[in-house]
Amino acid sequence: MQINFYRVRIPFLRPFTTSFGTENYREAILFRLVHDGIEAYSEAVTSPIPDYGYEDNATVMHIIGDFAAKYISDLPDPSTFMERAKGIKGHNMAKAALEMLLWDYHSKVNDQPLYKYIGRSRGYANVGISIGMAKIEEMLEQIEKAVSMGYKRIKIKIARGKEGLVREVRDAFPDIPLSVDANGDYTPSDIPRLKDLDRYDLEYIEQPFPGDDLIYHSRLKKEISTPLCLDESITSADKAKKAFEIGAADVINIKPGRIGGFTESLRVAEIARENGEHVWVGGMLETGIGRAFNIAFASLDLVDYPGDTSPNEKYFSRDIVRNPFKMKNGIIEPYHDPGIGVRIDEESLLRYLVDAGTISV
Ligand code: OSB
Ligand code: MG
Repeated sequence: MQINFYRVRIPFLRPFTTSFGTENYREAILFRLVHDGIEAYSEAVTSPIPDYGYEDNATVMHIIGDFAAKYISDLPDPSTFMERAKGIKGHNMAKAALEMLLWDYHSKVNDQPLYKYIGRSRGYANVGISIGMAKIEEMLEQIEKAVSMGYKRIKIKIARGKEGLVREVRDAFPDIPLSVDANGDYTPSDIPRLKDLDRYDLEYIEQPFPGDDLIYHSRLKKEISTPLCLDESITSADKAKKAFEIGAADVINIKPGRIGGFTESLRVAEIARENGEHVWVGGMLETGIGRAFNIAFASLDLVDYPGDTSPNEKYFSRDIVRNPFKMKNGIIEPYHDPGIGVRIDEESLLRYLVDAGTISV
């Protein structure tokens, strides 16, 4: 069997700035397999740079091509694949790309939309937005538009020393559900600075300390009243369990790519539920392919908070799919066609293509 890969580079409508830098385009690796008339797709959430985590597009190609792809030659179910891949340490984003390819494949074999195939779904995703750092006027304008579009939660990126942005946004919008995401930019000596954020009535503070930390997050949680959300720190169900056990989180941002796919992400959501805590589905600026996975997952009953799953038009003037999502009143319905339900726009894919090839398994 063969897996096709396509590396695409799609310019963003506007640059996206986080505490680790500015991205001007999405460079994604897409995977495709065809078997018995069924065509499945997935997307690695990595970018060309290992800034969010240690993986990047090159490590994904290396791990899949040299180690992981052989485990899907008989198209096992996703959890069997993950068992087989246990010997490969880490590299969740590479594993997730194959694991999710199998979810799309098997839901299509079963002639079911992915969102129904995964588990109990409410049939729609509650949608929030993630707004990058920019000049305050520009951010306020974006927030204004997002509020009028019906987004259910506004998240702004922050960095150490940029707390003034939160004050300006809160002054302009006293009542919106608001959160902040630091992408690990703070250190434990900044605890007083983070405590100051309590005055802004935030839904939560996302990932103030770096992704390898749980201990300092638990220390911080004892000192602030704003709930804490972890993103980078939660890479497995085991980490989620530990985070709740030591009181390091109230909320988890589930990105199936970071957690190694849907199988493990479902466990994370169940653990949060058992602990009376909360989860939502984050994003990695994905194309329409990765987005369809995220929206299917975000529609699950287990996911109780609005996610970072904006419709395609927030990111790209033209995506690589012919059926971009539409948001109505802060809600997006997953596709009802089998699997992820995405129809590829071949012309657009070709236009953005920078590299393609096959992996034989
Ligand atoms: O921390 O949630 C994050 C984008 C890239 C890397 C990390 C993050 C983000 C976002 C954007 O916040 C979410 C999205 O709109 O896809
Ligand atoms: Mg985050």
